[in-house]
Parts: sequence; structure tokens; C-alpha cells
Amino acid sequence: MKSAITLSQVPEAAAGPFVFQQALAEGFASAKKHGYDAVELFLPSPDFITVEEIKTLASQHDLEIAAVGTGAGMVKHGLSLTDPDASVREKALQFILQMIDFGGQLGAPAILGSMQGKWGGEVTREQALLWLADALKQAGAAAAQHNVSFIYEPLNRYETNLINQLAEGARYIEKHKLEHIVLLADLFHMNIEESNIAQAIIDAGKHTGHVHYADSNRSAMGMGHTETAPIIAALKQVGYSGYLSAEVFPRPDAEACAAQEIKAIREALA
Ligand code: LER
Ligand code: MN
Repeated sequence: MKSAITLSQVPEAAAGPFVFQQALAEGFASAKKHGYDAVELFLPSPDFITVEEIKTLASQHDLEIAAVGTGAGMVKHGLSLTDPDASVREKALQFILQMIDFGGQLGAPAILGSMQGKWGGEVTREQALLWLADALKQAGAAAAQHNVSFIYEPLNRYETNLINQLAEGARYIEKHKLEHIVLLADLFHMNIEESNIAQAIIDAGKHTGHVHYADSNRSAMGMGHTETAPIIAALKQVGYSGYLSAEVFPRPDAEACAAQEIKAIREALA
């Protein structure tokens, strides 16, 4: 397993779980200084910066790109794949396909979190899950063209009512025969939704493709009450070899958070 840390350039998400929010050049330098293997990027849109500029920063600092988030499509542009309005769903899909293309050129998968939306009002749960499966089919095919996966993230109940648990996500992938789709195990969401985080990872088996390594309170690991040993053992048991990514609140500040998180990752993997 490898380490990653979040860099955000989305002012609307300033209160979100993103560690470094300064200019990207500084964020890359900080990630390297703390010893991370990779950065996870949260950008306002796919045309915010060129792929070439990111490639230059990555090679200057000898960092990989672990993943690119799509959440700005929701927090900045109000787009969701399960919006009752077909034109909004289409815009959401196009935003995601462009982000897949952006990340793909960097060898990085894109993540679907808040842009999955919610069911309710005129939209039934069955309808929303069908729209979502249809979008995931297209996203998976687009990702495969870059030899990467597309990452689907079950979120806690306060952020979506579609799929809240990891094994439920695994069953959904299998039911709809979704290809090139992997699951994101965000340990913060799982602390709320799972009865046993380690068992949930075992139950989801091979489907986990990315990990947001957050403590129970979404601070850096070690600042809450998550017991990490069984979780790391479960990830090893299912053959997970991807990133433990610091999608956590920059508490007490970004520097201290980054230092605590890399210490926790090193201890966990030692
Ligand atoms: C995104 O990775 C996530 O975990 C969401 O909670 C962000 O709103
Ligand atoms: Mn997450």
C-alpha cells in the first residue's frame, strides 16, 4: 500500500476534508516534504489546469497522482447523476467523463462521491439506482480506455441515501455487471455506517480500489478512535495494494495533520 494526501483548489469546499488548499505548486512541495508517495487532486473543473502542468509538478516533486475527485461538479456546479432533470444528469455525466479523461492522462482514476446525488421527491430509489448504473457503465468504459478504473464511493447517510455500505456497493456492481468500477472505502463514512469496518472490507472482497484513510472524526488517523490494525489486516487479506489517502480535515492545521497522517500510515504498514 502507498500513501497519498489531498490537494484542493475548490474554494467552495474550503471547509471540506482536504489537507492542502494553497497553490498547487506549494501543495505538491508540502506533500513531498512530508514523504507522501502521491497526491489526490480536488479541482474545480477539468479545464482548471492542463494535464501537462500537472505532469510537470508531479515529475518535479517525484509524486504520483493517486486519484482525481469530481465533487466540484456538485459543490460548485450543482450537478448530479440522479437529478430529476435529464439535462442536468447529462451535464453531470459529461463533467465526469471529462474528469476521467483528465485523470486518465495522468494514470489516475476519477472518483464519484457527492455527484451520485440522492433519491427523493419525484425520483424513486429504483430509478436513481438505474440512472446511476447507466452512468457507471459509461464511466467504466471511459476509464478503461486509459487503463484505469472509475471509483465509486459509498457515502454516509447524511450525504446520500443511495448506497451507504461497502458490501452493498459490491452487490450493486455485481448485480449490474459494472466493469472497471471499484469501490472507495472511506473509513470516516464507514465508521458511521458499518457495524464492523474490517469485516465490511472483507465482505466487499476484491471490489475495494481506493481508501480514504480518515479517523472516526475525519481527522488524521490517530486523532480519533478508529482501531486500525484489523482494518489494515482486512485490506491485506483482500489483496488491496492501492493508496491510503489522507482525505481528512486539516486539524489542528495542514502541516500537523499531514505529519500525523504519514506517521500513522507508516506505523500501520510497518
Ligand atoms: C468524498 O471523497 C467524500 O468522502 C465526501 O464526503 C465529500 O463530500
Ligand atoms: Mn471520501
